[in-house]
Amino acid sequence: MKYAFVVICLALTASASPLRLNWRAKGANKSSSNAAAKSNTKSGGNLQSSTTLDPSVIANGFEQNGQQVPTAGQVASLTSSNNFINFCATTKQPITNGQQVKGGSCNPAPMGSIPSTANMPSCKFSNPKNLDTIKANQNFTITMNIQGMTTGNFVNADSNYFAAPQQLDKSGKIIGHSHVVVEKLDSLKQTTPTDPTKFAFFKGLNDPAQNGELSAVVSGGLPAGTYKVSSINTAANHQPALVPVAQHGSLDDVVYFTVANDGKSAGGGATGGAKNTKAGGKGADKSATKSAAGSKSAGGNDNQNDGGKNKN
Ligand SMILES: [Cu+2]
Repeated sequence: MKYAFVVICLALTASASPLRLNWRAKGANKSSSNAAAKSNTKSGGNLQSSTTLDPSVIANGFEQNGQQVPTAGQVASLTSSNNFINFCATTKQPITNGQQVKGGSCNPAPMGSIPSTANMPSCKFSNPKNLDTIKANQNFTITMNIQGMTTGNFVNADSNYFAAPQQLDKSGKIIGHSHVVVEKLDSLKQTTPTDPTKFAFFKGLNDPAQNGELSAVVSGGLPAGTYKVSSINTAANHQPALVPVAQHGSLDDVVYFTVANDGKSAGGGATGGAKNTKAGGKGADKSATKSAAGSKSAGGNDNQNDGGKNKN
């Protein structure tokens, strides 16, 4: 029964998203006055089915390897005079082809539309907050404030992973969605890199942000320990968000928190303990509200945290 409900939810979301994206794409084409659109109209051809490269999109800059302006240690870029359209033929990898290929693959989709610096996404976790302590094995809600991205847009992660370029909405923001991932640490002072194949909780945040806030219920909570929670802000096809300049603030957030059986921070003192309890209380309240409100529209959310099987 639960399973059937999840399937319906997924089907509804899956059918709604492409419509929204198409609507946006149509709007973009109408207002577009670039040469590609014009040549398409003239020739009567379809730029999305033609197997030849339209001259209007050739990036001549790709012919330079960048060493005209040498910098110590700088390596030469790979070059191409055809936008690398056949790049994957030069690697000995399978084509990604919309799949999540665990052994590696080569993806031929272009990177796509890049927003302006005014539209670079950024986010900050609001629960748990950095260095919070929460109670073990008890439902809690991860909440994250996000700006600069049109959230809630995700494509089928099994058939369309990395399968289309990043797209922008009419306001110039990346059409995408976010994810949260919780990883267990040895301690808050761990210095060894974590293993990206292992995580304690993962969830695609597929609903649009409500008042700038995304959320995910961690059903059953987490066992006692120390953890890192990170965001993964992506375009609709699940590729990491791309922005126009190399030097920018982080597009993602990371906070570290402790899960304790008594929900109190060790050695935090009376004040710290009291504060944390208060914060935990707030989180618990939110969690209750969210899971009650969210169970209608997103009953499948919790199921997407399947301990590592989620491909999103
Ligand atoms: Cu995703």
